[in-house]
Amino acid sequence: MKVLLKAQSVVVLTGAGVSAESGIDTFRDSKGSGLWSRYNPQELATPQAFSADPELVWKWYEWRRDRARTASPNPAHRVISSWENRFKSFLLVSQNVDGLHQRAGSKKIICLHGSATEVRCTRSTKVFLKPDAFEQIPPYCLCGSMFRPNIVWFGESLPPGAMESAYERISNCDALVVVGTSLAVYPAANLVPTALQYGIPVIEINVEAGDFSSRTISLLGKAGEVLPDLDRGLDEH
Ligand code: BV8
Repeated sequence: MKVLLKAQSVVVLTGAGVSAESGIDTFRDSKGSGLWSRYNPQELATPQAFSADPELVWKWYEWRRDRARTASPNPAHRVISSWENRFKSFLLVSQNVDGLHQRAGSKKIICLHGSATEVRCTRSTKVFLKPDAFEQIPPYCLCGSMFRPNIVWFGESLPPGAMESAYERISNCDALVVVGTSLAVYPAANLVPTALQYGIPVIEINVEAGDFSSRTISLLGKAGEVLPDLDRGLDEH
């Protein structure tokens, strides 16, 4: 708490756990019902899977897009969005593609892995905002080429400049708050040891301890409960 009370500049890094209380399966703990939750994301979220079977990959994404579309932001998303006005300088860096941070009002956001509400023409690489369900799967661009999700798949580079901006902001912040991520995916996970190397306090909010928890201020609990508690504490001081 003290760290945040004094902080002028705060960066928040989120993963799938911040959306768990909105009913969105995380990657590791997906106990979801139905066909699609039995698929391993690492097998489907790859360019190889897409070129081998674009229809299967698109059906999986359309299922995930539908889950995200019908879900609502939870208190964790809302607190993070409100922190844009609480701190002098604030940045959200998210690994999530579900769009719930944006629907909760977050604007100062870097989406490291793209967005499930956007698609990209596989010929022109032009990006289109397509939040609604497609009638036809796989969907096609007007130019006749297939769309792909505008999402960073395993083995693909992150959006140009995304990590550089995140590193730059983290190296100058007063606190990094890490919410609902296993830190299993790189290069996003590198942001935490980078902050620790700079001697920046890292507050970790997760339902379980992780690899860096011995070096972070670890707050065990659900993001949708811990963040509102933390925010109320900041109000009371
Ligand atoms: C790349 C979009 C190279 C897809 C995603 C070392 C360095 C660099 C790369 C690598 C490396 N080692 C390996 C790699 C390759 C790979 C990688 O990291 N593999 C892992 C599996 C080892 N990385 C890549 O491929 C990246 N690209 O490196 O390119 C390159 C360089 C030059 C030229 C060409 C290529 C691209 C990675 C991006 C992949 N795309 N997402 C989609 O979503 O469909 S990653 C995807 O998985 C998510 O976006 C997310 O980032 C990740 C899962 O992580 P989490 O979000 O943390 O989710 P998880 O389920 O794991 O954990 C949930 C956590 O929440 C848990 O800790 C749980 O306890 C907690 N929790 C649960 N409930 C709650 C909660 N916490 C709080 N409250 C709750 N209620």
